[in-house]
Amino acid sequence: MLSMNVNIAVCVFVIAMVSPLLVSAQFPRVCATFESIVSHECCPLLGGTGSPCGEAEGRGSCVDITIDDLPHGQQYVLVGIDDRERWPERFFNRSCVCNGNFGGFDCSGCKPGWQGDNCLTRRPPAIRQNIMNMTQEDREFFLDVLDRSKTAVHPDYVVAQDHYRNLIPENTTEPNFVNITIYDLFVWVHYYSVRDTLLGPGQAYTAIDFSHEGPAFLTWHRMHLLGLENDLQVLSGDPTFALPYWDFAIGGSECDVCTDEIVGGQNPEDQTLLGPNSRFADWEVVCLSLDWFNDNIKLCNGTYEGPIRRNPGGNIDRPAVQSLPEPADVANCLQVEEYDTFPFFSDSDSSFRNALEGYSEPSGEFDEGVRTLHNLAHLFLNGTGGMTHASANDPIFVLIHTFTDAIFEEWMKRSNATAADYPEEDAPIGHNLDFNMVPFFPPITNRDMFIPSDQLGYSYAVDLPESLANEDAPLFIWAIVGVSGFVILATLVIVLVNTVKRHRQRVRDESLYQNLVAEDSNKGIHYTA
Ligand SMILES: *[C@@H]1O[C@H](CO)[C@@H](O)[C@H](O)[C@H]1NC(C)=O
Ligand SMILES: *[C@@H]1O[C@H](CO)[C@@H](O)[C@H](O)[C@H]1NC(C)=O
Ligand SMILES: *[C@@H]1O[C@H](CO)[C@@H](O)[C@H](O)[C@H]1NC(C)=O
Ligand SMILES: *[C@@H]1O[C@H](CO)[C@@H](O)[C@H](O)[C@H]1NC(C)=O
Ligand SMILES: *[C@@H]1O[C@H](CO)[C@@H](O)[C@H](O)[C@H]1NC(C)=O
Ligand SMILES: *[C@@H]1O[C@H](CO)[C@@H](O)[C@H](O)[C@H]1NC(C)=O
Ligand SMILES: *[C@@H]1O[C@H](CO)[C@@H](O)[C@H](O)[C@H]1NC(C)=O
Ligand SMILES: [Cu+2]
Repeated sequence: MLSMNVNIAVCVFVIAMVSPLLVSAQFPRVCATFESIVSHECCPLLGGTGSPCGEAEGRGSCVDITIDDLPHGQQYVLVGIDDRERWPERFFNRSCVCNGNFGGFDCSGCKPGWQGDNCLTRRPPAIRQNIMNMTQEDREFFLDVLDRSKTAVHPDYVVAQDHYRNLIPENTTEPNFVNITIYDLFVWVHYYSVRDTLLGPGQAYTAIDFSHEGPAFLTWHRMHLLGLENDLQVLSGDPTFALPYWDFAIGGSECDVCTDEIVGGQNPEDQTLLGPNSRFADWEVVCLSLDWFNDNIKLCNGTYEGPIRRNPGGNIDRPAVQSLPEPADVANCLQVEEYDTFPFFSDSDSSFRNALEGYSEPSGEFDEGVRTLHNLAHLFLNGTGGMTHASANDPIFVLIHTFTDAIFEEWMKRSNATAADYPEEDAPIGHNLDFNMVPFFPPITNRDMFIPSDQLGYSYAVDLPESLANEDAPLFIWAIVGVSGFVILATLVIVLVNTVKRHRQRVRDESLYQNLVAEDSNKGIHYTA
């Protein structure tokens, strides 16, 4: 590889009132060029003077990207194979770091929560509300903007449609990037973070997930939502635009937001489809064909692949996911003291993150096979929204995750959380405190998202149940944890040894990662969310 230090082609920047900042990956269009890829540098020239990252105006500078070198957990056993390892080094090793409150991939805007020419003014916070509580006018505004984002081409970002080895096809100077719409980018980014490692036909490595089954679950989805919220603020021209949430912890088998006025009711002709009068009835899904991507060593290219499927509470084969979480489940998970516990995975016990993600009882007690809170809300949908790699296609995903994030925020407040509560090492790949979250660009770490939301420019209008105090539990619980910790550890070691052996060859059937559906069903597709 030749090493050229080429700066990116000339580009015109408008410093918008609402700045396109925290916008998520994959890469800025201005850096999706042959020169930029070859030089591994994404430091766009800014303004009339044309200095990288607006250095001449004191906005930022072009620096080497810091990569987390601490060890990760043993779930992922390959080295140097997956292009998401050491993100984003395989693509870029230099990017803009902005000074003060300046922000964005080129430092042309402000960090979230700030505004003004010099980003010295606090922006009024975006207040995320219960969608059931919004005025009809506000709700229509939200739904209209969301609907427009499904067809509006993303102003700044493009996505790769091929494996990094074929990013620049042989004998060409045209990298394999394509335009994508704002909402489809949101879906793509989620798919990309959970997709399998591409090793060749029939060989996909599935024991990898950069955004679920680990401590980054909450920080990653927080960033994911911020990116969409920011894009919709730009699209709507309203800098205080906020994503609403769905309080899914209402128990019962009724989906109160599943009406044609909100996220779509049921189609009377086919109950797995959305009502014909819903604006989402004609949305088509992207990134569904995981097997095709794996077999062809290709990435999702944004092609439409049919309608959203949803049949709330309709999974008759699995009664456990036919009703929604209960209000008490929220109160219970908020009582779990530790943010996360070793092995920082989907079998973590007494882990707030694992309880809220929904792989343990809300109390934190690990119990193989239970699906609660966030996972249960997804599985309840019995369709697109219940398949991890495709779940973001259903707009209800946004509302499920804002509520999940509201609970996370509440937990951080109640426990005065600091970065010291988040594991620095030994979490699954992608989940360490200082790992750059995949595939966001410019680089942003889990640490960057493990802070109070008002510092990120938004807050929640929400009233979550107080903890159900249970003063004499701790000693007893610790005794159980001590004993079962041993058992779990021993089991884990055995499982790991076996899995590593299996994974050396062909891993698609027996993923260490959890499937949410019953054991006998479609292996290879993860039904988490
Ligand atoms: C960044 O990538 C370029 C191009 O591959 C390479 O020449 C350079 O040594 C790398 N720099 C660092 C700091 O890794
Ligand atoms: C690229 O060019 C070389 C030399 O002309 C040729 O041998 C090779 O077949 C070309 N590869 C492709 C994929 O066209
Ligand atoms: C991609 O979108 C940009 C911005 O809308 C546009 O200028 C460009 O022509 C588009 N490229 C393709 C290949 O459609
Ligand atoms: C894009 O992806 C679809 C599957 O989603 C596939 O059928 C199609 O061939 C792909 N197009 C290209 C150009 O790779
Ligand atoms: C939906 O429920 C049906 C009936 O129980 C089940 O066969 C199917 O696998 C479920 N689909 C999804 C995507 O969960
Ligand atoms: C958090 O900080 C507040 C104010 O300093 C204090 O009153 C409260 O006890 C702390 N809570 C915890 C769980 O440490
Ligand atoms: C919903 O609205 C009612 C009445 O306006 C208000 O009292 C209540 O606090 C709101 N609930 C939430 C969660 O915002
Ligand atoms: Cu997710």
